[in-house]
Amino acid sequence: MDAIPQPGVSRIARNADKQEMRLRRLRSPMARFGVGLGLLAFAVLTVVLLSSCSSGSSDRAKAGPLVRVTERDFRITLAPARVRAGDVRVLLRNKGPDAHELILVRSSGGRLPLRSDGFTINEELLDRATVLAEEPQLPGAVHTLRLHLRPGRYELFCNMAGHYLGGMHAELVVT
Ligand SMILES: [Cu+2]
Repeated sequence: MDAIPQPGVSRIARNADKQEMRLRRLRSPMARFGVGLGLLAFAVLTVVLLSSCSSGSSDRAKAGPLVRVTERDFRITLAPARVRAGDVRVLLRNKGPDAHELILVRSSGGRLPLRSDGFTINEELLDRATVLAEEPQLPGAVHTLRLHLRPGRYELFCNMAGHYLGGMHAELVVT
């Protein structure tokens, strides 16, 4: 269009000239040497960064496997549901819509004892088998817990009124 001022066009032309000069410079042996040095520096930096990353992942390995525990009305899902004994990290997430607690007990395989109300687990009877008793978490809450687990079967459940019978329980196997 006529509205484009002439100086703008010549600036574009000058930029094209500069690029051509830059290309010519790259073709010279010294320029190629410079690019080579740059690539070498980049490669060294990449190796340094990668090695520091790998030491980070070995720290994570020491902290033990991660089990994702997701609670929602009225289900508990585990991934994975089987882990090696030792230090275990638990990423607990409440997807709501209600608040949920999380209790983890070593199980002997039988049914968990109910209170006389008929719909909550008798936690007092399970006192010695209890590994973890997390207070109710609001919907949307996410946090990480660290546990040390011996081999065996564990039952995870939410003991808020009616939630266990509603389906909020899952089994974790530690080998
Ligand atoms: Cu619950």
